[in-house]
Amino acid sequence: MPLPEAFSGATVILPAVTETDSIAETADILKRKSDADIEQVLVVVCDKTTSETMGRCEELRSWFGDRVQIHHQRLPFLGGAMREAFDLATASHVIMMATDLETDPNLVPAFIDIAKQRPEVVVTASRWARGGGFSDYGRVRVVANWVFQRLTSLLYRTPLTDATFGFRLFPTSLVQSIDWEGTRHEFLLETVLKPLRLGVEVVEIPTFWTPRPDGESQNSLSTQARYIRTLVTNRLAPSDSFLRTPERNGR
Ligand SMILES: Nc1nc2c(ncn2[C@@H]2O[C@H](COP(=O)(O)OP(=O)(O)O)[C@@H](O)[C@H]2O)c(=O)[nH]1
Ligand SMILES: [Mg+2]
Repeated sequence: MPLPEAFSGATVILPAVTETDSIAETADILKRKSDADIEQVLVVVCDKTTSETMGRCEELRSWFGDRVQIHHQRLPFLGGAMREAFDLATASHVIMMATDLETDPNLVPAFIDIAKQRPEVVVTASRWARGGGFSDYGRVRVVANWVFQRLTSLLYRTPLTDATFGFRLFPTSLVQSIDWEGTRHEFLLETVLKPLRLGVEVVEIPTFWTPRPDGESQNSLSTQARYIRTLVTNRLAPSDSFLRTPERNGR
């Protein structure tokens, strides 16, 4: 599995469906804090993306000029969006995040600092690490989340504390070597499980989660039920089946 020897730039993946002002605020923070390290801004939209959101995505060019690429996904859902973005990434590293401000753009410099020192690792944000947390997540959801994190830790024998949060930095060559499967939000979980099973080091940084200020979530309880299957199948499959081959080059 090829891993980069240096960080030379980041592709930031920004999926958008109903977000508005939070897209502009995300861009503003990224521009102010990480401009020099951002090589490509890969916006992913779908048939459900509203025209207002589409307009806000177009406006990203006023911050990042022709570094912005707007991709209309063909595969469905969030997993589909991310998988297509992974294949379009051109920088040495990719940052998977959201446009609803639930993945705090202020943390991007911390991800990149680690990538500069350790270009071969995956960096992931954790709401459960010391210094992180949740506000207004709902007591039942927090407990269910904790139980799921503990189960993941046990099954994968990892001290990592947050496997389900979709705020991560990866070597681009790593995500482009993997034969991804999930199409919905369970894909976020898959993006840490497969690298772990492949023996890639994953480093955590703490983050504090606050709910989105605008737009609405595309996640649902029925989608979350898929996380269990993702957890089990990625544990049982032989890890060499996770890699793309000429015959199995994406699905
Ligand atoms: N392009 C695209 N973006 C999506 C899709 N589903 C969710 N997103 C975006 O992915 C990010 C995280 O999804 P969200 O719906 O907030 O899920 P939650 O944070 O788990 O409630 C947001 O920026 C969404 O706009 C999708 O099917 N296609
Ligand atoms: Mg969200």
